[in-house]
Amino acid sequence: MTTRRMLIAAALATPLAAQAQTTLQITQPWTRAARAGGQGAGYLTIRNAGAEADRLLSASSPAAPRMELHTHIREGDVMRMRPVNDIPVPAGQTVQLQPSGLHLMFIGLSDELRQGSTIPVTLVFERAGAVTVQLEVRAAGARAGHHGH
Ligand SMILES: [Cu+2]
Repeated sequence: MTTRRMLIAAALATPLAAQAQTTLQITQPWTRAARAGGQGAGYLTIRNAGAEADRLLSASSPAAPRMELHTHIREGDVMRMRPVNDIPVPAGQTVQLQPSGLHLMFIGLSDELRQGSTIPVTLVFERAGAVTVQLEVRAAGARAGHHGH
């Protein structure tokens, strides 16, 4: 009886867990080489293949004591960074975090970001929960591009 109940509980729980993992596809996570103590920006693409809207609420990483979600806004001729509370990821849509746009911000790097290494970042979504990705550290001057696929 007990075993049978556990099997039923597992059968009920599995579809929900699988859905949370598969509705968001996060690709091309990258950042730039930077010195310890400085700031860094992280970029990635989030595709929401599900039927429910989601939101990126926060990011954290062992690479920095604090991370923020930022966007760029134009003030006259100058583009300035500004923190945002969250980044909406509507159902069926793709949101790009990229240079001159939305990005993750490392505030005060604990260590050097060395080109060729990878940096773990944990993203927390309203629906999907925590998702950890590995940011590829590219050259200091790297811009958005079709690096890999
Ligand atoms: Cu920023």
